[in-house]
Amino acid sequence: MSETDAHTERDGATDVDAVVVGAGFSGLYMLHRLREQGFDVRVFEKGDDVGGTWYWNRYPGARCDSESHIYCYSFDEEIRQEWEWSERYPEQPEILSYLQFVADRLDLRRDIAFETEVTGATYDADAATWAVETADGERVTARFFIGAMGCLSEPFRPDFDGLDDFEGDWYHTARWPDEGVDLADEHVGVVGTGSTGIQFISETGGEADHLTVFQRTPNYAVPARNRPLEDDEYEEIRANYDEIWERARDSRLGMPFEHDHYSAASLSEEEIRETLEDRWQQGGFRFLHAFEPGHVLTNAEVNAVISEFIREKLRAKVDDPETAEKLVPTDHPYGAKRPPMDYNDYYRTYNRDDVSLVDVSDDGEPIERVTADGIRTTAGEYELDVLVYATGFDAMTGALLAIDIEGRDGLTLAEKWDAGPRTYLGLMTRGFPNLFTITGPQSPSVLTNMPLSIEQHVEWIADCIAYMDEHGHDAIEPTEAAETQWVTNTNMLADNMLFSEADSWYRGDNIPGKTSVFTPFPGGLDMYRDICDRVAGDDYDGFEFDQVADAPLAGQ
Ligand code: FAD
Ligand code: NA7
Repeated sequence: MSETDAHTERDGATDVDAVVVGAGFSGLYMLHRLREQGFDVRVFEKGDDVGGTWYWNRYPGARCDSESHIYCYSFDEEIRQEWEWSERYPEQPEILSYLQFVADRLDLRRDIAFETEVTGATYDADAATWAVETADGERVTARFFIGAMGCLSEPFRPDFDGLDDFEGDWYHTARWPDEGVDLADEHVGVVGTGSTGIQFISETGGEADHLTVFQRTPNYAVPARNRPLEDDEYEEIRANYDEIWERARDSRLGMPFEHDHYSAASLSEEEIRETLEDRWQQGGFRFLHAFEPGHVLTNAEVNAVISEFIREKLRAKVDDPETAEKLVPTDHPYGAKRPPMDYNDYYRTYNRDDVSLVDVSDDGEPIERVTADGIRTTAGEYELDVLVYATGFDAMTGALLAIDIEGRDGLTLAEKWDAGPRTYLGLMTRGFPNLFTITGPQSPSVLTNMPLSIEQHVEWIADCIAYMDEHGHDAIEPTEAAETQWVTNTNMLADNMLFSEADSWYRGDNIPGKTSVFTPFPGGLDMYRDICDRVAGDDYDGFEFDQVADAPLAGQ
């Protein structure tokens, strides 16, 4: 008997209390939390193990830009004391091991169906339940349907003509084979110079016979300054963990770093540059914390000084002035696109004879097609044995909308969000009762250190479900007014920042045909948490509850 059959036998009304999609940071904690509250939970995961992002992204150089001691769960004292990170920034295999360790420790795997893709979910308003369908035809009913499918989990590959003709091998970084790819002696081409491309290029430059980088937009990569974590340093982190988490929770980005000055507006350019120089040496997201990060992204003059400071640093690393100019971003302000980190002297990679840069922007030589032998641009053909797509994701909504979700009155989520996502708090959307989204659109998600945002969402959802049971509510959804106000507020905050000065995946601009709308909540994790707490404390202000005759008994 499968585990799902066992669930079905145990409970006549619905198969389980909650279906959760995804077994990354979000799904694992959601499962644990609801199980602790006595709920019967079923998790479906496409991959054959836990890990999410860190299961799929196995490309050379894959690493997390959040510092390791805060890129983990804070909720379990034993786990956080027991696990020890080896470096300041964790590599993909180490994060994957961490999530496997958590799954083992909390005995999570027994409620996860691996290699099972959720393809559809339909709401039954009479019973206030969801019927969830998987690719292999399984159908499971549940009171709650919880999306933990990740906001950077649906890979995007541009549809270049001719890929079928290509006689070499091609890979997307987010689906890199576990056994690795031998790049030695090969002519390798990589499309994309976002965070992933930059990690991949600096890790593999010198490994291949020749590496050709096809760059559409240059980026501001700040040195990460990675290093092993010394024992005494780790002891200090452990000893102060409570305070570190407290500071991280109370910050805009979910990171416990102090800024030197709230605002740079009252400082001279000289003082700003001194501060930046110090932060440049500290590296990573601590550079962004030289000033209050929100301020960096609202004050165009200050941002211009910071952007120019970075440009000068980058130019100085590249021997050939023409290549340097191609690598230095001038089209967008620092931070308007996701700022990447430089782990391996990325810019100096271009000083090698076996690495070359092709500008495929509209002002350069755009890619025309893939051919049998490589890539053809408007200026010529580049011969390749291996083609690597480091072309990112259909971010924020891609994985959610890949599921055919039908809410009340036959409305599909794809229809409702055709002109951009509409949510209340990024947690729920009207017309889809009892559907919660972890790190959903219009929540802080990708603008923060995500494990902390995930914990906040999971705990809020679990508390909300407990509240519903206490009060005998079967269904919950936002009111029209609350949702409209939340969308308007999010847009207003974003409009007052510099995000509109870049085409970015924050706005869906990387996906042909997708409506361009800024999607994460940009007000900061601290402000967001306060709002969510107030809403919950106010008997879920902005939500409406329903009682339904045919609903399964609460908590069964
Ligand atoms: P995911 O880890 O994406 O897990 C979602 C899971 O859902 C996946 O395993 C997927 O297979 C599964 N799934 C999706 N759809 C379905 C379906 N229909 N049926 C069944 N299963 C499904 N965040 C940071 O805070 N700091 C960083 O420095 C950072 N670096 C990153 C670097 C990379 C290369 C990437 C891709 C992301 C990075 N992130 C970073 C964001 C990262 O995604 C989050 O930190 C976190 O891992 C998200 O966890 P999650 O569980 O919400 O989603
Ligand atoms: P990104 O940041 O979306 O980067 C994708 C890159 O691919 C970026 O340089 C794109 O250029 C480029 N791209 C995409 N489509 C094309 C086409 N058609 N032609 C040429 N170049 C193209 O994805 P990442 O994986 O690097 O990072 C995503 C996040 O996940 C980030 O937070 C990581 O930490 C994890 P563009 O800038 O759009 O001009």
